Amino acid sequence: MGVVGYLIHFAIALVIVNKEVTPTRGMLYPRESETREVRSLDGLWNFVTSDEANPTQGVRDKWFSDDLSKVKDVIPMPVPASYNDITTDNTIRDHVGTVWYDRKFFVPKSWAKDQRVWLRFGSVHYEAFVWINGEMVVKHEMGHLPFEAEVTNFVKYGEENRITVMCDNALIQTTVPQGKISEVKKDGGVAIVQTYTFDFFNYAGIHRSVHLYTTPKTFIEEVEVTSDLEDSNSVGHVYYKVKVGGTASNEADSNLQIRVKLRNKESVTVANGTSDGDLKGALEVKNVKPWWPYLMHAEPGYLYQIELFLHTADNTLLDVYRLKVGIRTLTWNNTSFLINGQPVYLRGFGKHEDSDIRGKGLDFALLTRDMNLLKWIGANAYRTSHYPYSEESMQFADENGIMIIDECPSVDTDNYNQALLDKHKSSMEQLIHRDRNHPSVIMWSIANEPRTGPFQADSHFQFVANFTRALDGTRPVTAAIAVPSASDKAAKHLDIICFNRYNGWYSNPGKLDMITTHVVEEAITWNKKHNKPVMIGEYGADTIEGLHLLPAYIWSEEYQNELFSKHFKAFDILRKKEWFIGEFVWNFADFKTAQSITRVGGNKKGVFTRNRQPKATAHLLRKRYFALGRELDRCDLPEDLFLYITDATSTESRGKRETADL
Ligand code: BDP
Repeated sequence: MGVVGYLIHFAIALVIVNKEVTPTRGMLYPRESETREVRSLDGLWNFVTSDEANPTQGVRDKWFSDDLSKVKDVIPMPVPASYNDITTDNTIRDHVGTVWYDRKFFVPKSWAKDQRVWLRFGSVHYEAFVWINGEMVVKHEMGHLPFEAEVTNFVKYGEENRITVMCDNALIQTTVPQGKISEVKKDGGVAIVQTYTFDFFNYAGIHRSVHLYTTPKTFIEEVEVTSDLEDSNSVGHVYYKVKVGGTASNEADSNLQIRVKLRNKESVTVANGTSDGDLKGALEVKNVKPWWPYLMHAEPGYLYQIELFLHTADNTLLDVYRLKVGIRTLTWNNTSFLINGQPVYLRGFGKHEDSDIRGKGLDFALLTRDMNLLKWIGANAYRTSHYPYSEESMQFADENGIMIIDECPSVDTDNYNQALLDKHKSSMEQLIHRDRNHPSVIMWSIANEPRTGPFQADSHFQFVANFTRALDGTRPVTAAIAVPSASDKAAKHLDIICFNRYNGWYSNPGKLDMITTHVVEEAITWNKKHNKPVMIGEYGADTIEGLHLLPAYIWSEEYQNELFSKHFKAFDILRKKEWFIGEFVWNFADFKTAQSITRVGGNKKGVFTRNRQPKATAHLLRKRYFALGRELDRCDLPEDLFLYITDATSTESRGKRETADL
């Protein structure tokens, strides 16, 4: 960069300011109730790609004004799913830019009366533009997060309607995450090429469910729930805050009230109450069953149901919304992290939403299989690396007592600029708005492996971390950092330090004797520098299932086993220091990446294959995770944890041998 270029860059960096972020509204998970109906628009949609060299053609030519089949040959495309791996066509898999979906749907006549109709997307990656019957109803930028719009006046009741979605997967320097688009000469022309530094395939499309739902005219728009415990965890408090939406709400707010019931798992009402004039209140639960993590308690993931009834002062019931709540506390200081007053040691994974064919599309079979595997292996936590996972997976984690480090889509953050900061903060705002009521969420992760060496990273991360804390002071803020502590400028803004490090893989590959000491020393260095709790967010080795090499050699199952074992040793040395609070393997399962000479069919660091079957290391890790559960939380061990080998070590047989020897 010439001097002038440098100065401009410097000036731009200096003027990065902490701007307001427009707060998200509404977006409660669509649920049926006495006053609400929900319809799914999932299924097969029509699909076309646009010309990569002319991505805005469809908008200019108004493809949304009629059926897509009138402009191009359409192909069927499942929703929810990534579109990339559905066909056999690499131009669809690798398409850069805009693609279009449409479908028809009916809205019942009964919905026309005295209520509102909403259209909600669980997520579209990366940018979405939505039309109903040719009229634009909503647009949204950022994958992995929901968005919605009121469509009461756009749909035709008792008639057929058309929904059209344009989805753009292009990532540039001001998107979250960042990418680059370039033009590269190809046979017979020029190709538009998308590149990115992050290590997972940039799957795109309508990734999560699409719903139509109704609310009354005046309705429960937002619910915020927090909790507390006292008297040795025997009394619980649930604090709720409701926002009402709709025309009547403003002038009538003071006349509206929320009546609340809290039911336990058997549906017995354990507390009830009425809100104050600000539509908030508190409930007290005697003999409470706190929400405990898996293996920390005999009844983990205990959830109550809060029922919120919106009434007018003259007792008319307007709206009903129910959601599950867990009652628990989180506390942290310089040396520990506690849940319900008990120190927590996190043992888990970095994961991905990734599978064969459907890519990042929501899939209940996969969600359920993953949860079964997490429980089988004795993990109590995972990080939603490197973006927010589906709302359904968060509900599943609540139910099962799996603790979540909830990460926004900022990965490999670099080239700091104002637009990037604004969007990064917005991603945290949208994430917290979506996930604040989940007891499973125990920490916010504001980035994965940001380039935190440059001085601009300092203010960028200060702004994002403080913004996150201001939105939710009940959970600590972390980020997975890979820059060495001597040059990192972000960790000082965090509450808990998480570092990713690949000893024995990216550093000193094949050297199993260069792991344990390195891990111990690095963790100590982070702790000394910041005097905060420390955990490891990623360690691991690519492993081809079925490749066996003795002595252990990289890429073999033996090597993954031994590399893990060397890390376990380091973690056990570190666990003696209270401030070391957790270990996360990279990765739960193999996953697809961009094509690269270092990736054989994707990233193979999974403990499970992409098809969710165990590699040898899964059995080793299972023994460790349960042994930790036994030692730290006195959990029971599964009967099949140690397979029978011989009775030589049993007391009885030893006794017999000793007698025989005499
Ligand atoms: C880490 C990244 C993760 C990668 C992993 C790897 O956080 O996304 O997949 O490396 O290279 O640096 O396996």
